Amino acid sequence: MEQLLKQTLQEKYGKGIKEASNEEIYTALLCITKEKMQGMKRNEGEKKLYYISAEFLIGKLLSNNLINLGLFDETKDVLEKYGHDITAIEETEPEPSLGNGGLGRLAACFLDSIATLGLPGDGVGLNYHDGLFRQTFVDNKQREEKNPWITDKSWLTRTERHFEVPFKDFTLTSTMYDIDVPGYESGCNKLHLFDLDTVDESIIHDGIQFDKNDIKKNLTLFLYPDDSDENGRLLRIYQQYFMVSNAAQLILAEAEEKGYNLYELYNHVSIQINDTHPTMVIPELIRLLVARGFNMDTAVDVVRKTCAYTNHTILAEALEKWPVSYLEKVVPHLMPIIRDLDARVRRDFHDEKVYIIDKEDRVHMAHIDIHFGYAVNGVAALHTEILKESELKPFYDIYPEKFNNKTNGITFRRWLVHCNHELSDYLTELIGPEFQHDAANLEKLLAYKDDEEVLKKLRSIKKNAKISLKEYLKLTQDIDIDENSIFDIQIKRLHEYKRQQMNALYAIYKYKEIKKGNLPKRPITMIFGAKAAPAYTIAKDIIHLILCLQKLVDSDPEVSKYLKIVMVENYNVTKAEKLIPACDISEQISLASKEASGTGNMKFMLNGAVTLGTEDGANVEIHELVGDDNIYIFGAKSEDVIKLYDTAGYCSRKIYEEDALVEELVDFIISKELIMIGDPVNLGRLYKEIVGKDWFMTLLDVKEYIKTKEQMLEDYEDETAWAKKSLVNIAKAGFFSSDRTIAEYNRDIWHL
Ligand code: DL6
Repeated sequence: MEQLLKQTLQEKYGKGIKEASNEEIYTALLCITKEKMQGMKRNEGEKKLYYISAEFLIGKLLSNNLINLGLFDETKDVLEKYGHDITAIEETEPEPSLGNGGLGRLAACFLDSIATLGLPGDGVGLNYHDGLFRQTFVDNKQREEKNPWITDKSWLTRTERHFEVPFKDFTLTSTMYDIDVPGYESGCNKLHLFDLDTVDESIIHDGIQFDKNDIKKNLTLFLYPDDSDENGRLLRIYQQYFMVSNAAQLILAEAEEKGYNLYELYNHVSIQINDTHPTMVIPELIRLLVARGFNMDTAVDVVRKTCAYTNHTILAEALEKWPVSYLEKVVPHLMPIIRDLDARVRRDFHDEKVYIIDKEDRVHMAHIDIHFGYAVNGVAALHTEILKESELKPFYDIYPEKFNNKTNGITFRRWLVHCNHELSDYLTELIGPEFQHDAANLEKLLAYKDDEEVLKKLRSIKKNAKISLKEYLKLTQDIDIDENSIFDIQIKRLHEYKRQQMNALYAIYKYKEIKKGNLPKRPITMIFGAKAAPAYTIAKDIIHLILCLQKLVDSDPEVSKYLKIVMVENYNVTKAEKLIPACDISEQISLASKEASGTGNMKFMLNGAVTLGTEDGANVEIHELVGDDNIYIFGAKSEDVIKLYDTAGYCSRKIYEEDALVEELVDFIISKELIMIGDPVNLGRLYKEIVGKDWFMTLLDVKEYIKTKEQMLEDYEDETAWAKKSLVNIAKAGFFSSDRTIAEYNRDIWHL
């Protein structure tokens, strides 16, 4: 590496390693890594997977790629020798934020594991020029700015693949860009991102506003345009069809180039439909096969044996239903096929709940996936049960054999080796390097559960991570935190079901307790990181509340000695990598039944945080693995929550009126202390929402939540016992490696 780096810097900039700037070193490493990956062996086989997803939240790639190529340690040492720090060099890499949250980050972890397991499998998506908006805080409110990531120094390689994509009024020519996905000590796959040459970034104005009608200029401009109006929704259909038409054409072109018989496409190709965004690949493939001479029955049969669908949510608003009129406006040539598919369903089943087109003339995308795919999976055990027993029950009754669970996972290369070198190195020293190939080996750590030295070392690693985070927050937001305080962290998209508002009510509780003189034994640092969808008013109000609380506490010397509230600006993958290793308490407090899985919970656990959570999503499996002593569970159970929804039996106002503490905490949202800092419109609206509606039942669980958190804070004081909990969490995290998840997808669904 030393020679290569010297040579590249000399050729590019006429400089040696010592003199080169961080940007120059980053560019040189990018070139070297790209070239190495181009020379890697491609994962090959008789059958290939295409993972189609509207989101791939890949994050920065330099370190991850160096780790997977086995070059990270050497590169770090060379840089240190010449007085450079690899972390500072990484800072110059722009983050591709090509996803909203869990679903997109999962897709990125999966690509890493598919390549690592040596499976032939490429990702297919869109090359958004601007990722998820960059969040800034102005007047204690979220502001959205554009977030471009593509520069001449990016990981993208333009290819010679172009396809013609037909829309109602015009046809567009695509260009395929590739990003190499190297496996860890394995072969390489690709992420194919489709784009248009005519996209024009100059049409963005006032933050993230742009002309939504000008499709040729805006098609791949933004990840998920705002769909609060009709033009936004139509643009989303343009994007989805552009993605899947390119995917379908690529799949058929590659199959034809390899000389495969398309009548046996399913022997050579598996297509994973990641949520409903890529659903139109089903009618599109049928259309393309019919154009190649297939009759309709055969085309349907071949496609049905090729496509599989993953469901990531039971929230009704996320299960897409497109009005027929929208599809007629954008892709009228797909409608005869969709109508044909609907007619087949109506012929075979007499239950309108499973029809594709409903009475209101809306196309249920998930219904297409379930009828015309061969597998349907949920993403955690509880989630899959809920799909089978309630949300998708009529489908499960028809096709029990299609339903299966694949509990999510995370790649340990990024979420341990890269983000927490010190812990990863120590684990290697203690239990050997095997866990990097087979994460189940982490269980060997249990042998050290009562070893004082090991527990002490784990505590010191945590402390160092807290100090690094402290330095980072000082540098990036000029915020001071105390590494000796307990770090309580909730980082995830802002959504009412994830209940950041409940955590904010805890902050109010603590503030009031301190004011009353009930001082905590140790200061607490409550850290939040979250972006709210630009059109999601209440979510933005919750951010406003947290920022106001942050200000209130900071300006009160009596309280600020014991409590610190921090809202991290522009929370993204890069920031997650800094926050997760430093965490003591991992907040996973969604309303039971609503979080399909969660993956942050797994990342925190792997880095030794202890979960404070409801019995929801993958928390249930974490609980089973670590046992009652090593997790803090509270709140209503999913079956009770489902019953409350079914019977309309929840009334937040009743709890508010009958419980003095709840009333006191909620009232504080509109107290004079907060109104002096914040905006009465936002705070008043949030107050009303919680008292009058509270759709995600914050008030149902808030008291038990407070009690459980208080217990945790007390237990933290027994440092040895806490370190033991932390150790057990790390040791039991092996199950959540995405290598395990992908091996299961392959065993049960793809058969590559
Ligand atoms: O499966 C990945 C991830 C889960 O861990 C989260 O629990 C779930 O909320 C998320 N789902 C989505 C779906 N959004 N839409 N549409 O992001 O998937």
